[in-house]
Amino acid sequence: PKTRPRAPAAVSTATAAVHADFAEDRVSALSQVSGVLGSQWGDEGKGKLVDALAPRFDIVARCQGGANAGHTIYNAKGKKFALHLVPSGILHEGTQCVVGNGAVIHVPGFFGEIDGLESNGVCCDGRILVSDRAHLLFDLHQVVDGLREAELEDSFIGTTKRGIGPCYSSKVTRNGLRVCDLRHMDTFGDKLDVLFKDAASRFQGFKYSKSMLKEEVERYKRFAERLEPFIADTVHVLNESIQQNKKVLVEGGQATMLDIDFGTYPFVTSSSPSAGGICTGLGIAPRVIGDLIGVVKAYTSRVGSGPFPTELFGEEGDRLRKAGMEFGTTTGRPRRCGWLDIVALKYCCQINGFSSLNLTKLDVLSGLSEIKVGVSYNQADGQKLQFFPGDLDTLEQVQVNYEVLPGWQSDISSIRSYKELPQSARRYVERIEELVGVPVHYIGVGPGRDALIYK
Ligand code: 2SA
Ligand code: GDP
Ligand code: MG
Repeated sequence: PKTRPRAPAAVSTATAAVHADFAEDRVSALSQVSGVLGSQWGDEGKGKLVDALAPRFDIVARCQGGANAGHTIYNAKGKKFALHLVPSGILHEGTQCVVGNGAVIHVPGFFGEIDGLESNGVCCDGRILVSDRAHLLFDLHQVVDGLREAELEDSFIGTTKRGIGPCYSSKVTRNGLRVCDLRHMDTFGDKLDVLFKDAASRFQGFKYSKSMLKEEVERYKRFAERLEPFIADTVHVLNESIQQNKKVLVEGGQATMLDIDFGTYPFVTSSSPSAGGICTGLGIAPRVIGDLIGVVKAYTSRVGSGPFPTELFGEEGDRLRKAGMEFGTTTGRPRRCGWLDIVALKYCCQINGFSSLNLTKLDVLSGLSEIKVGVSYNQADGQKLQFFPGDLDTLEQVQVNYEVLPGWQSDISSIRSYKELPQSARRYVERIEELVGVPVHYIGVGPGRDALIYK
């Protein structure tokens, strides 16, 4: 790899005007209910696209996950915001934000996020609705997350330790508490006691006493009052809004390769970040969902354990991590980096039926003499694999076959029109389109809100 690029490309005013018109058309053409979903192992830059598209939507809704997500966005002045549970439409005053029934809510964390936004001049008042059906994630779930990871020793998942798995476990075990339970504080303590006892009977290291329960109930009494104005029947709100022709943008957290069903199980999150999660996590019908945009980094990153066939180690991996500033938005953990994996991407396109892709962080590849793309897998016996395998033993042993494409040397971060990209960069984009059979409509060339090329 060569050193970082030089000479930013000049952008003419006339080109910028044409670009603005085209961008407007591109975004206006999106269906009434559209979605932005991760198509690798997360951190593809979903938040940035949602923030860029949000002004053209009435509602931005999160359907799964919780504060494990970290979505980094920048306002018009270049101020950075790291969002976790609050949808990435929040910086646009006219956009209503919804946290759907499929998400898990750590109430103190949610208020912490809101306080952070408010203190940075973002008004959240009356702008965020939280589903009454969403499950409550308690501190005890976070403690259990840590204990579970410790118990796994070397085979730990590498979770964010935000309590996500334990909270979804409570939900599926059917002893979880939901947001609507905050309206029944008379029975809240008894229900919470079941969760505490469950954790204490499972983990020796879990400290529990009646006074802890009492304190937690008192704390939640105060939270219940503060949360009340946010609570809504979001299934009703969303369906009514759709009836009234309002536009809804769904923001996925994590990504399909971390999906509880389709991801590299057990090294996955505990929700459904793929298309199916939109229906179950918001209560809207499949037939109302139109465009789904798959967000894909121009290379691959993964945080946490689990197989990663195109992973780069040593200097090459370090170069991508450094140039792409690949560190967890929630935990600050260094992300593992590698080449783009077309086999995994095609699998994600198949599962989600993406109508288009947003290729992000193309600027990070500038300065490389050549760029590799993983195009197929061979099994240990040398046979070509026809599909992305479900069995991790198979996946861990695959040999990746790469195609090598020429790189480009100039800085592309100030380019805003597709045709001004260096020829090799366009070739890279078009080869990806050919390989996966889905058009790339958006190209990210920097973290800022405007660093987006509409193709
Ligand atoms: P969890 O906490 O139970 O959901 O962890 C299970 C796996 O899911 C991965 N995971 C993520 N991967 C990428 N980004 C995520 N969000 C943060 C970010 C991560 C961070 O935006 O950077 O800050 O570390 C995210 N959330 C969950 C996780 O790494 C496990 O592999
Ligand atoms: P998300 O979880 O998918 O929303 O992604 P994260 O915010 O966790 O991680 C993506 C990181 O890449 C953030 O720091 C973004 O600011 C940054 N980013 C997004 N798009 C681009 C891009 O096109 N180029 C560069 N250089 N950075 C980007
Ligand atoms: Mg992220």
